[in-house]
Amino acid sequence: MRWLSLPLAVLILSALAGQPCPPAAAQTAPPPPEALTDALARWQDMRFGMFVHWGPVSLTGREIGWSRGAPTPVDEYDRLYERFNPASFDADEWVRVAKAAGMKYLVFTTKHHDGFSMWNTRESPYGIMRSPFRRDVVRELADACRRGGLMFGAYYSILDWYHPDYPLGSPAGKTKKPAPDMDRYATFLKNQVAELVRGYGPLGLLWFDGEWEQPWTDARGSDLYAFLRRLQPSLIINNRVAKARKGMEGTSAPQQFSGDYDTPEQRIGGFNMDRPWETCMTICQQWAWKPDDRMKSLEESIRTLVATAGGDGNLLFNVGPMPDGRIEPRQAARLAEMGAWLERNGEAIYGTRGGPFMPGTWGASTRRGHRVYVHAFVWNGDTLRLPALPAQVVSARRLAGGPVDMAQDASGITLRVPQAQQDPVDTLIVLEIDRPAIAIAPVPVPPVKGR
Ligand code: H79
Repeated sequence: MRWLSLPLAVLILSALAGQPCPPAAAQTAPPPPEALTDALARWQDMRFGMFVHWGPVSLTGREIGWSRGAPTPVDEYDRLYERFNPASFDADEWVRVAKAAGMKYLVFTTKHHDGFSMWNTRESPYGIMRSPFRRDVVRELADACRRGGLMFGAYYSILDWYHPDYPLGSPAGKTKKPAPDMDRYATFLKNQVAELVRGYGPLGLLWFDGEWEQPWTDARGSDLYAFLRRLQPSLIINNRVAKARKGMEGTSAPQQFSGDYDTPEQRIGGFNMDRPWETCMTICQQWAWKPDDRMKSLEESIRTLVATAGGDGNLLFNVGPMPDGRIEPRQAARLAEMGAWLERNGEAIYGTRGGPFMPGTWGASTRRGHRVYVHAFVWNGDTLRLPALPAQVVSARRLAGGPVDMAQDASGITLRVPQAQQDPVDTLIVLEIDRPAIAIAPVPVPPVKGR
């Protein structure tokens, strides 16, 4: 029987025995390599990263990729690099800003939808080495991250409205190129990402985007994924390598081929402990720099991080540096405020998992070991009522210091903190419990009427 595959043998035997054929074996993917499982766990523990959208487009203050063709004429957009000379660019300074924010990794736009390569690529002349700046920005960033102890990741857009071989063009993929060749483009794409992985790696992750247009297929996505997996077994690859993403919600059904993690965009992802996810969100409104763009308050920024961690996700918080290469001082200042908050409260974010109380308007919770961290946003006067937990609460205290009045019975947990002592952003309470917190199934929290 050695020459028969097992499913075939079962098929033949059941046919001989007059049995109905068994259902086709479910197509199970091979288990992920240990290097990937470990990398994913380490990355999830980081919880907070910096996304950076930057390129010659920053000269215009308009949105990267999307403004090509409308409102910026294509010819004008494609020549911006001729004027791109960011004298104040300092990769170590970006890394310093990210670290001061408490961020643990950095993801940079190596090539956005506009097709401009920010590294010294052999695959195309259309890149940073043709600009007056003539410095390999990706090289400098990858090196600075390594020096500073940040994980480095590459954003890479699959669609390319500039490249003549990619079938669709600007504005927004609504035009057709005269003589496209998608096979040739796919080879170019693979060569480019291979350059990044081989020459700038090992990379922490590859953040694909622009997968939704018609020329990209699941077959091409699977091929690209397998190619990268061979190049670097530990590489984390987002779900936008494939076609299964559900819009800006960013989730993909895990039974579909969908990379390693989900990517909600400009919104906090739903509670999910079964599949890694990362919300990407801008600190202002635009991904690329825009003068006087409306910036999120410190409260909104911190609560976004907390609610994301509470849902068991990472936050990739985006800045768009200015055309001279500096991160806007007011954005750097906001990030430093987040870092100061994390300095005090990072114990309740880094290395935690979401839950067991599910996030909502009330707040969120995170957990590690025998601890549940309650992040209370909204109180009923002095009181926060939480549903029952299948665990004994041994003690309750403020993470900032001081005891908390706590009562637990079969109907739930009541926490009391006098209003004057509540933190307007996040009142953080540590519950010590009598068992590993991770074992507790998620508990929904009914909406609370607050102040
Ligand atoms: O790089 C930043 C943005 O420039 C980029 N992604 C972040 C990380 C981005 N590209 N497109 N968009 C954001 C918005 C696109 C929305 C849509 Fe769709 C594309 C609407 C319809 C097609 C996404 C894909 C939602 C449905 C399919």
